[in-house]
Amino acid sequence: MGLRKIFKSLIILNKEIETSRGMLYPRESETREVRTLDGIWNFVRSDETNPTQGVRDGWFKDDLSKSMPTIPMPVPASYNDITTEQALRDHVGTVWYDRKFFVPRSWGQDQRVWLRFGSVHYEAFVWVNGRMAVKHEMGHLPFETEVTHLLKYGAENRITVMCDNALIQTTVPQGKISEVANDGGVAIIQSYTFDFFNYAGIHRSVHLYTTPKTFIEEVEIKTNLSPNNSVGTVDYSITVNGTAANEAENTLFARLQIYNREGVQVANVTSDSKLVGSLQVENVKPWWPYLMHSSPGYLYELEIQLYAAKEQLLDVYRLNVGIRTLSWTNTSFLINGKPIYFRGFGRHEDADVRGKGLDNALMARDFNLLKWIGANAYRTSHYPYSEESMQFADQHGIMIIDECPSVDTENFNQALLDRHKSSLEQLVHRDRNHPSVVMWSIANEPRTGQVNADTYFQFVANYTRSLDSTRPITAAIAVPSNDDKAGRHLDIISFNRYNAWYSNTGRLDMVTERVISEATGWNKKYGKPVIMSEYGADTLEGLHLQPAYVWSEEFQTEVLSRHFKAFDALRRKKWFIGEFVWNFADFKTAQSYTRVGGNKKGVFTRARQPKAAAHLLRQRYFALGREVDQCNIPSDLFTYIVDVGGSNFKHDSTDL
Ligand code: BDP
Repeated sequence: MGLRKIFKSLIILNKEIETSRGMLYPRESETREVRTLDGIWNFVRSDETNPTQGVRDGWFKDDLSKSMPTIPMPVPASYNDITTEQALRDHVGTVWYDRKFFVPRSWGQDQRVWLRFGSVHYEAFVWVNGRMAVKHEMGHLPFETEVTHLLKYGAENRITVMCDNALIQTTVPQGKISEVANDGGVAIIQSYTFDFFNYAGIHRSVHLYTTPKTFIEEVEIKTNLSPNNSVGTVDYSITVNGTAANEAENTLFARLQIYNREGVQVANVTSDSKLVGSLQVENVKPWWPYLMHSSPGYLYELEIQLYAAKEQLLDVYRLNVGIRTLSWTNTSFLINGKPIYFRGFGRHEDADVRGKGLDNALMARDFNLLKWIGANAYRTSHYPYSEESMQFADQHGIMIIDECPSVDTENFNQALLDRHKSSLEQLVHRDRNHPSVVMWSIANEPRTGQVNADTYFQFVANYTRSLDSTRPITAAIAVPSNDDKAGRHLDIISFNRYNAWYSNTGRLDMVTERVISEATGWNKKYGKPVIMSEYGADTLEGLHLQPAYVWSEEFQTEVLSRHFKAFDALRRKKWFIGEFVWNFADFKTAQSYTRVGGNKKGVFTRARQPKAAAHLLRQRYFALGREVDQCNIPSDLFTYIVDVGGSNFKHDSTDL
């Protein structure tokens, strides 16, 4: 490789990238209908050595079953663990889905129809009735397209999806594909350094929805509170799509009303044709995190009515709004003027059988466990979670550090930068109206010691800031603070470290001081608030060993406890603002000799039952809630031990 080539490959530029449009969550209203295409689809796995065969042979032109034998496949779900075949579990490359659906005659009249996917991992190609409808790259994020002109009304229609799970050095996240000799010839191998299984397929719901010809395409809101939290402000900006918007620009206007939980109207305003303005809510009930207030997650309903001239109602869209304000300094992070101390988890969207497929039962269970254990936050490690879970977090007052799908980012190059920025653009666009989102995480464990990391992360961080200046930016970093080149571009420093696990394995006496000193090192270097975003130990449920020994429940409990001691010392320094255990629940990974059926660092099992450490963590999180936020604590937090006449042996919740 000549010098020029090397030099060229090192140059990265902050280029403009394509931005997303629309993508409001599909909701029914008096002007909109929503239908789901979830259910059982037909499915075909392509030959790994011939991934584009289906495109060349036009499998989308007719029913898939006419080209290949199909099997039934549930949507939403990852396809990997549905059958008993290793070839499908570990498949690399393209798979195909199709199904038929009926479109009523009424949908063909005077309205538009949209097709929306909650997420397809990693790349999707979609045809409707044999005609290309939309392509999208990036897992875990929604995409949509208008299909009005592609549908047959009052008739049966067919949708075909090709999904490609291949990850290379310019995808987000990155991976590598290689050909390796096997017993029968050559195998295509997908490798990746990140530590979770590369589940693929149609992961979230597929919706068809209608809108009027001219409709509300986007709504962006920003909220604020008066200094004493008594008056709330909701700034709005509406974007309209449709001919009425072009032809009679000055005649469009919107009426906005805010309703409280009891359905009483508390604010209303009529906009001018710019469709930008603000509403004021007197005696506002701010959105508070769980355990920071007796009524957390307070949501108002914002109703938006779009009108054309002569009061002609065009469209109605409603969304939930939490009114809160965030602010941060070099030593603190505040919500509604009150300092936040995060007590939470890194998590995964992961479950037996369905992989990363949306599962409402699992989601509800997870939120119940989060509340049971007294957590007030989690990070969407290591990719955006479902929109349904973001809505749940809004309702339950769980704060989210919202992470884009960039994991173990390395080999910084132009194509990667463009896609990385796009992933953040799509994420911010999707999640900007959620009160639960309190921070953007632009990467997990990027190799920030490498050449170009400084420029690369300057571009990524500043781009994210240009999309949303109301939330701070972080990244979960694992390189030593001395080597790091990205932290100066962040607002809050998060670091991951596995003392007594990956370093000094088994040495419980080598945790507390090391955590204190590393956190202090980060703060000294950058002078910013610091979070420990990952710590923990793999733990095989049911394995008990005394004295504590790696993989046992006793060991996990001890590892957590040694960290708690460090966190308490750090909390006194004010700039230390949160602790996140790795992980909420056990999850599946690629096969490796360090993983027994997956990563077992869960405080809960994969079936969402507590390990021993969960009970300890619960006591800590509620004790912190009591100390920091004066929350009430559950009566079953401590187990009765003995009554020795009110002496010091008494050990129950009144001790706190
Ligand atoms: C961290 C990663 C996380 C892993 C964890 C582990 O951020 O994704 O699962 O280590 O090894 O480095 O358990």
